[in-house]
Amino acid sequence: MKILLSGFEPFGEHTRNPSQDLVLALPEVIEDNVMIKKTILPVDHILAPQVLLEEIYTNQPHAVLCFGLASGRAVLSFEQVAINLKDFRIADNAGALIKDQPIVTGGPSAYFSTLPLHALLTAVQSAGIPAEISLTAGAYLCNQIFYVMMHEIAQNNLPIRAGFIHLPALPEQAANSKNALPSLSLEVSVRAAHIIISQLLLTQKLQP
Ligand code: PCA
Repeated sequence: MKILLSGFEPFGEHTRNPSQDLVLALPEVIEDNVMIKKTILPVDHILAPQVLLEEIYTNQPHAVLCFGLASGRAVLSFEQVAINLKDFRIADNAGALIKDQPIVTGGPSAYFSTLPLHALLTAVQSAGIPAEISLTAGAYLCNQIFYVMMHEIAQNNLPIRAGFIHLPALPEQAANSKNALPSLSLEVSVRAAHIIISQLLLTQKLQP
């Protein structure tokens, strides 16, 4: 069993990205037989999808869990939908500010996550961790790599379950913010990731 995890580097005004911290904090092997592969993506609309697809083809994982920061969100968000739209509010780390463009010209309007979202949500909430199912991953890099990944999997019939999870800011980021920013600690998101991975293993398609 192999699971690929992705996080993002910091971007915009953020000096840290909880998704990077989370992915780097997780072990290389979970529950004895689950190999964890990791990649940290650049916040660059050209490079990020390239790096992610390269990692998927190199590692051939059974599942891909992509993580990103959604500053301002109060709870861990399982994203249900990736839309075919790039409409950046701020420039990416390479300086590109793209407005109102499709991610894949002529591609489907949207893809759904193929993770068992309701089972994951229940498992995480039962452990006392606040979470939700979200109907928008935005129109920036997180939505872009989610869409590109689901498009590649669909077009090539790859036997991979995949989805995107947004994390709130870290308490350290909230403490340095002028606004009352909601936060989730790294410790709690590490616990959530373990629960998510264990729950994924329980689902039929992922049985070794
Ligand atoms: N969050 C951004 C891009 C990188 C990240 O961690 C987003 O929500 O699109």
